[in-house]
Amino acid sequence: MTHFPDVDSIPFEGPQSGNPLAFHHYNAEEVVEGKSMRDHFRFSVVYWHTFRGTGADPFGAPTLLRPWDDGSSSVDNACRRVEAAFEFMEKLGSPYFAFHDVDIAPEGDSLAATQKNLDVVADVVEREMLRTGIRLLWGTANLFSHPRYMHGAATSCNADAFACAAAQVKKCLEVTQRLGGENYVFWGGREGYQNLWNTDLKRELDNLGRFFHMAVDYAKQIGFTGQFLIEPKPKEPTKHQYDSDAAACINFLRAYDLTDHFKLNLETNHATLAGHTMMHELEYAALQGMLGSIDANRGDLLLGWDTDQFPTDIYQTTRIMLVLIKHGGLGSGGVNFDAKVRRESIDPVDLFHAHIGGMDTFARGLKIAAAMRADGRLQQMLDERYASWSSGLGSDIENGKHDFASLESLMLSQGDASPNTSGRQELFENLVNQFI
Ligand code: XUL
Ligand code: CO
Repeated sequence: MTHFPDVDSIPFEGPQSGNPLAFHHYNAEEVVEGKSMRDHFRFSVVYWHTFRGTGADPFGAPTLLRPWDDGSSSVDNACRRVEAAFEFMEKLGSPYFAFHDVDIAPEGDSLAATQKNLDVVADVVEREMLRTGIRLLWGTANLFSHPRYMHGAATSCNADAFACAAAQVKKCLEVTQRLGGENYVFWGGREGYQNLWNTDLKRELDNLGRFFHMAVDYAKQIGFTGQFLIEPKPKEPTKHQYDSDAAACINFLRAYDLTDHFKLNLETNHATLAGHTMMHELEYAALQGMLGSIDANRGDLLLGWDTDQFPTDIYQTTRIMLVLIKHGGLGSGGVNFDAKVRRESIDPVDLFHAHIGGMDTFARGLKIAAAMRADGRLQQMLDERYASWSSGLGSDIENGKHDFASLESLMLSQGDASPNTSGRQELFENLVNQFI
């Protein structure tokens, strides 16, 4: 039984190929900067958008009607969906996938029934993983869709909601471990507030810290060794999200003594919603040793919400790959396509076009980043801009040989700072364009 009868395995055919169902730049085996493309990216398909996205929006009904999905919440339907998903991922050549608990299995009438459904569907997932060799990048529990989490999950005013969330994460950790998940993600969907008048900020943050410690303790108890990740995102769905950006997350993790157990999963569209570039978020996390994984997508600069479009911007992927190579890659993380086809892109083949485009855009970014590094001029110009710190006074300051008094006496005898040199921003930008 095939769910994509019109599509074969996607081959690499090179930049000259006119075949839209082929890779033009992503060649899994090709070695760049000492590593195969497969290992650089560790591409991952998300179950939620790609196999649960319906195209419904606040103004209209579902448009993405899939032939393998009868729209019911039966376990049979869920199992058939798993088969379609693995056929898709196998044909695409994606080495990883990621899921929320509620994406793969329907919720039952009780917690026990929900857990049972998850076990049944996880059996099929496990079988398909063994059959195809596709691995689990990360699992996560959806602690934001159900009405019981309307006030938050770990940060709810309702202690029962906290308890439900704990039970859900416990089970999802077990399933993630069983499926060999290499990471476990927390995106704090409803962890934030709409209004400070009705919010006990300290209590909510303390409870969030407590919740993460319980997760760390339980992982130790069951021997789950995957990396915990927090995914920053500002102002959606709540007005203020506690995990609003990389800096806020790292500060929270440090305040609650969690930095040894967590890193960050950074998402491009979340960075732009926070008023940052993805490059900023990546650099900021990496310089603190907190870069774990990325959710690859893009927003729309004219829209102020999370459009989760597939990445097609070569500047963006070039910058991402420059940072990743500089910091030694993603470790156990990957490039996870947290992206959805548009509501009007209604054919199953559009799922292929979207992912092929994203993978090719990343492959081009990698090749361009590698060429920039081999050329060396960008790095050289950067080094020159900071030359005053590489010898003499700057190097003495960095080596702890000065204090305020010694610097004052130096400047009293010198009279003033030496003249500044040009920042050459335009030249930097021109140089980048020579490679794009
Ligand atoms: C929400 C988002 C999530 C997380 C997983 O904006 O990005 O899908 O990636 O919960
Ligand atoms: Co995401």
